[in-house]
Amino acid sequence: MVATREVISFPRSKSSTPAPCMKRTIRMKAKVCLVGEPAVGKTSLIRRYVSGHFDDCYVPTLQAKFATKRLALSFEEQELKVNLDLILWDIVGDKGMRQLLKEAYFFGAQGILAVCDVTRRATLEELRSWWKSVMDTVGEVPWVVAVNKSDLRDRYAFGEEKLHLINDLLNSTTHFTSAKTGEGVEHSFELLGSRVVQRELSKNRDLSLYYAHSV
Ligand SMILES: Nc1nc2c(ncn2[C@@H]2O[C@H](COP(=O)(O)OP(=O)(O)OP(=O)(O)O)[C@@H](O)[C@H]2O)c(=O)[nH]1
Ligand SMILES: [Mg+2]
Repeated sequence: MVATREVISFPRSKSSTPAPCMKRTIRMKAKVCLVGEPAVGKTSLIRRYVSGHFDDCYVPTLQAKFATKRLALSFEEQELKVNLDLILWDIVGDKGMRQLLKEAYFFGAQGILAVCDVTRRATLEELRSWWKSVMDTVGEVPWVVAVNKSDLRDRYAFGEEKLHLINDLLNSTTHFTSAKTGEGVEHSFELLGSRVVQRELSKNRDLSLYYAHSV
């Protein structure tokens, strides 16, 4: 199976230097929730992205936690650099808890990283019900789907056609990730972050509302 890959030209990693034409830097914050069934790897993806580690042990998340990470994104067309503070909410995978706490979890969410486990088909199908919970609470926000555990190559339980169906439904893009090896992890968070920023900018073009300065 070949992962769906996108060439994204606007987000750049932290280490990249701003283009000479870059005029303004703004700072933004965004709440992003990770959703998905138990044991798909939500906590592991956050751990990999924020601290670069992986742990084989499974410790179910029993209450929502959050972590933060700053992303530097460049939007060349708008001659804009955005320092984005991502607030990553790690959510309990258990369904009962989701029903009970969905308003609290999703309130104010600006983007969703939906996670499924490539070795368990049901975890992909269940994303529809996560989508409904999010829609009921915050409406339409950018989604990226992480098909996690891509390192377990001999245990893949579904193929590309399934991913197209879910992308159509969620209006999302799908990326293979491995919290274990790091494959696709940074890319997925960066892509989601850049979509969140694009959406915020399209809603509110008055950049003076954000902290801004010349560079
Ligand atoms: N091989 C492999 N194992 C992974 C990967 N990501 C997570 N795991 C393992 O899968 C198990 C579950 O990972 P978690 O990150 O705790 O899953 P979760 O989605 O946070 O689970 P809940 O908190 O119960 O909702 C752990 O044993 C992880 O080590 C991956 O990319 N590859
Ligand atoms: Mg967890």
